Amino acid sequence: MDNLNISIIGVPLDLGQSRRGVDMGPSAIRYAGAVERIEAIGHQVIDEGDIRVDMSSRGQHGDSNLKNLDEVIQANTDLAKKVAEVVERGRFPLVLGGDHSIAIGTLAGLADKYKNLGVIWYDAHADLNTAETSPSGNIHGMPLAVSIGLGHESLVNLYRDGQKVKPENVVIIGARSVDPGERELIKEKGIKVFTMHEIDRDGMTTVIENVIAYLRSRDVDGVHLSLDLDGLDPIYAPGVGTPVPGGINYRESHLAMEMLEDCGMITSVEFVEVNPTLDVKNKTGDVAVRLMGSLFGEKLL
Ligand code: EXY
Ligand code: MN
Ligand code: MN
Ligand code: MN
Repeated sequence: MDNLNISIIGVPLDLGQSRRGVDMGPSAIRYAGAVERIEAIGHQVIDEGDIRVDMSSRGQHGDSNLKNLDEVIQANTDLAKKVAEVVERGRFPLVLGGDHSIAIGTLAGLADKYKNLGVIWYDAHADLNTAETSPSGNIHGMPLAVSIGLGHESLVNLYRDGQKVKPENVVIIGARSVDPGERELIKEKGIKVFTMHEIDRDGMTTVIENVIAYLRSRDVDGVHLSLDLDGLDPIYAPGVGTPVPGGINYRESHLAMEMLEDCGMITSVEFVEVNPTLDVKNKTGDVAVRLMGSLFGEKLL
């Protein structure tokens, strides 16, 4: 990866789910040394600060199966604007969550620039629920559905002039907790998924080679990496709101980042779901920063 001009955008949002604390994710990642680590590789970094989130509704739920809908819409509207502005300035967006509902805003902000965007969803979950299929009403379980145009219209309308993510341009890696409605959608839309079964059977090298080959075959004009720290096994990333055992290990994740760096296709990234109140000595914030190092070109030798 050539030296980049990277803009960090923090999104202290925890209203897309029900466990408080993930709003401190951006700080935890900063305290784990994100800026210093990335600058040490040779990139130029501007920390653009945080999107302002209306915390007044904290703990209140909307009456629909979409908790804190208005606040999630507002935060993602502001995030989309900020991401689009950063991309407009020719800079590389590095978005720090906050729960995974922020991917709605990140992807909306990228939609103006990329007409055939690829999306790599590194996650224990598919995040493909709608209000009708969600078992929880937590919007952090819905962002990928929204990005392909499914879900509450006020969220889908964030994707101006209908520039949504194409389902055939999405690859999910690490899935091991997928709800019935999400399974149906994956089949119906033909969304590519490498579950933990494929990773265990074929190995991370083969999986990432297949991901890269697949996205190249889709002729994408950019690739967004949406990395949910709960994609890793909770042994390595305990500080997440919805941990699922049997996940991707630390070295597999490093290798995945090193291979993605090497392929030169990644044009934006977000690290989400770091919740320091559930963590052990900021271990998960630290893992996020180490993976950033690999993604941005740190070499072991
Ligand atoms: N599928 C479950 C739900 O929709 O409530 C759990 C979602 C967890 C979402 C985290 C961000 O990946
Ligand atoms: Mn997620
Ligand atoms: Mn997840
Ligand atoms: Mn989560």
